[in-house]
Amino acid sequence: MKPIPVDAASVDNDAKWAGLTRQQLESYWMPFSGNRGFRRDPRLIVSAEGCYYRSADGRQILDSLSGLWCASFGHGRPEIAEAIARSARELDYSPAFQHAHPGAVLLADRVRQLTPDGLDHVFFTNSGSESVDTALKMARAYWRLKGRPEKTRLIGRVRGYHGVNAGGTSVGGIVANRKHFGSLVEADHLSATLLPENRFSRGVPEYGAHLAEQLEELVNLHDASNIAAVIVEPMSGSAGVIVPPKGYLQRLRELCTRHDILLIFDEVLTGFGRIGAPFGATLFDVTPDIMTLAKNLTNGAAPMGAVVASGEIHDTFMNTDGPGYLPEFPHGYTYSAHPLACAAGLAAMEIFERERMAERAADMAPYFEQQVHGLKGLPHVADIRNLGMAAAIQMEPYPGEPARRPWEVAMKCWERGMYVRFAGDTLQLGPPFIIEREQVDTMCNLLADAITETA
Ligand code: PXG
Repeated sequence: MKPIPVDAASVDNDAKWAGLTRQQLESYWMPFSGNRGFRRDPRLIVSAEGCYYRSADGRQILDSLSGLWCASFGHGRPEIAEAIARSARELDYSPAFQHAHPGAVLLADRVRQLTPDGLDHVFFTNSGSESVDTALKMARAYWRLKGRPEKTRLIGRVRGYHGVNAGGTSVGGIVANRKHFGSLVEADHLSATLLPENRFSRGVPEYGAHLAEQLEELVNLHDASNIAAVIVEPMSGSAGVIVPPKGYLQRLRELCTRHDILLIFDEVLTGFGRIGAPFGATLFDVTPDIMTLAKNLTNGAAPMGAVVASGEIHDTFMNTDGPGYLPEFPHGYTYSAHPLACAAGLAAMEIFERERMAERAADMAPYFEQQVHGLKGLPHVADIRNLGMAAAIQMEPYPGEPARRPWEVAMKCWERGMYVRFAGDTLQLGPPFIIEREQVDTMCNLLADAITETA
């Protein structure tokens, strides 16, 4: 271990540093973070329960984003903690390749039952990003097995977020996440469904289904014989809760079916109740060929993702010639179906069903919508969008600095006892589904004050 020089120790005795030194903080290179700003003024979280975090300086902090949209059934669920602890004692690790443990099989079967009919086979990963890249590879391999190896092109959408791996970055459409990395995987993009006509609309906007027709243009450009799959989020979360216009996803489904293109729904964020239904596929009544999942699967307590494939796709892999000991899909991770994650997943899915989490989200959604839209008219609020228990407040940018205003508001909220996510020009809300009305009020009041004070 490298010694820490004396002069680097105890930079600040303030409790919010939790006894850590600046040198120690500098050892930690944080993901998707302003590391330099953070190291000057850290926001350290030490515990969590229900809808609250506790900061290192002992303050209760309202969690308005369920962590990062992933602890939606409330923090600190004892059933999940016990399941993880039990598994750590009984089966800490089991090889994921050519062997299995019962927890993996049981969780796969549970996820199959929960997801829409026709999505019947579950492949585990460790994150949303891995789920996306797995789904893209699955789609390409599927077409090869079908004898159509030229079907390789992947189509995403502008402002889409599909994680940070090579495939997901490429089909993704958030420029700030793409521009640093050069060419990765070739991909085309449909337009975003964020239309000025729909500003401040509540829930699903009426206008914009015609944007799905752009898939026809891409088919005319490339020919469907070269296109493997279209991937979209049923509702874009990261780009600031962009809700698909009425009829848009249905039309995409029709076009994909007509042209023999696979439709992938990236439900990493929408899966398991976030939009007031178990899945986007359920809410919009559109069944994709492949669905990606991650957040909420373990209620955030262990890293895990999943790809759920149709019977047709799965059977195409299984019905190939070749000895049964050879992998049909040469893909997977050391930690796929990790026993601790499966234990957490089984306990979380038990909570999801027993406590009717999707219904709970749907029940609170109208109140949440009403309160969040109450922020309309505050200074610099340019748009408010929502669906289920997800909402975004888009702020007018400072000239050349679109991300600054949301950051200023979020920092004020943190000082006042609320964690709120800021990204790009939006603030995002996705509280745990167990949130009560008074807590929704607190959340919106804190935001209103912070927005007004930073104006
Ligand atoms: N697909 C979608 C639709 C996502 O929302 C990912 C893939 C990647 O998942 P992992 O587990 O690799 O991070 C995501 C993740 C935000 C926010 O503030 C959103 C995500 C992650 C962190 C923050 O909106 N989405």
